Amino acid sequence: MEQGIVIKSTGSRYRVLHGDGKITVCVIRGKFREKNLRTTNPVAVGDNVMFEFEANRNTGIIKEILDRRNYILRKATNLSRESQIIAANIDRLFLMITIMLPETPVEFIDRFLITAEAYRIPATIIINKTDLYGETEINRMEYLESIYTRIGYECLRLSINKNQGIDLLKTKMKDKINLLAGNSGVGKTTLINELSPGLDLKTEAISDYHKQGKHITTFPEMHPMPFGGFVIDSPGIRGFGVLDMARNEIYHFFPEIFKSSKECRFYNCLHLDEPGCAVRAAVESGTINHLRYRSYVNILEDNNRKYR
Ligand SMILES: Nc1nc2c(ncn2[C@@H]2O[C@H](COP(=O)(O)OP(=O)(O)OP(=O)(O)O)[C@@H](O)[C@H]2O)c(=O)[nH]1
Ligand SMILES: [Mg+2]
Ligand SMILES: [Zn+2]
Repeated sequence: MEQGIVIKSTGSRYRVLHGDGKITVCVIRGKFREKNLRTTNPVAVGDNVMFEFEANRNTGIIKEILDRRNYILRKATNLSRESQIIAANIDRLFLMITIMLPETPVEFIDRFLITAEAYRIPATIIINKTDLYGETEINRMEYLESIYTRIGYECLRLSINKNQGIDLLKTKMKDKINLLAGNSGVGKTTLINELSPGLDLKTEAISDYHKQGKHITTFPEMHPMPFGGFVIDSPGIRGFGVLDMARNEIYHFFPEIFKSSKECRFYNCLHLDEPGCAVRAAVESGTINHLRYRSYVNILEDNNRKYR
């Protein structure tokens, strides 16, 4: 048996990296699938697996998945109750955002961050395309940096076009499994091409009219980095999010709201309009940022709609 790590999964075939940089295409057996009823893909990128070569020694059969340190799920489709594992054994989530072309909404950032919190994966925010920013965008960037660094998320500025911030990012990603996420068009694939110039992955100019990207990347793929470690380019973001998060659990994943909630009068306070709510008081005094609070309320309401 050989041990390897899955770098690409396309449903039924898996590319497994092993030994000194060899890649073997592997399949799994029917029986193996039955053990994992709740996900559409029993094996995901980032999984450490044991496999056996087939007689031809060109392809392999996965026999075992080694224990996962963590994983991120998304809904397989909008309607289905089944979920898909996006990736496993992730060391850090890098959330790439931009202030313009496109503008990443705060609520979008927060949906990602609570996902990372729920799966206990540390998160870093990358603010890309700084070369495009004028005074207004710089003010906005500094504002967002102040919100998120105060809560404990590191923010890194990046301009891939001007090669600013790349080296620092390399040192942070080195020898780790890094999941790169962000709304379409922010520059995720461009960054991976920059980090590993041999790859030449497909990117696309975002359309001027919609100021939106087009979701070019479709399968999660883990790219080995020449400086050590891996970066996973996560595909279009739809459906990425916390599954089945309980109503009274959501605020646990906003670290600053969770902290204030300990002072609320009622133990089951949802921080909406309950008397003696310390969270609302903190929003009014400015200790908790009002945009963060708004994200919380919107996510809570959304969740109500979905699970009613
Ligand atoms: N000005 C500027 N443009 C950039 C920068 N980084 C990326 N872009 C451009 O942004 C556009 C979108 O980049 P992609 O890398 O395809 O975006 P993506 O995040 O992978 O998008 P999806 O695959 O759709 O999720 C491309 O035209 C890039 O050239 C940057 O630092 N500055
Ligand atoms: Mg892409
Ligand atoms: Zn409260």
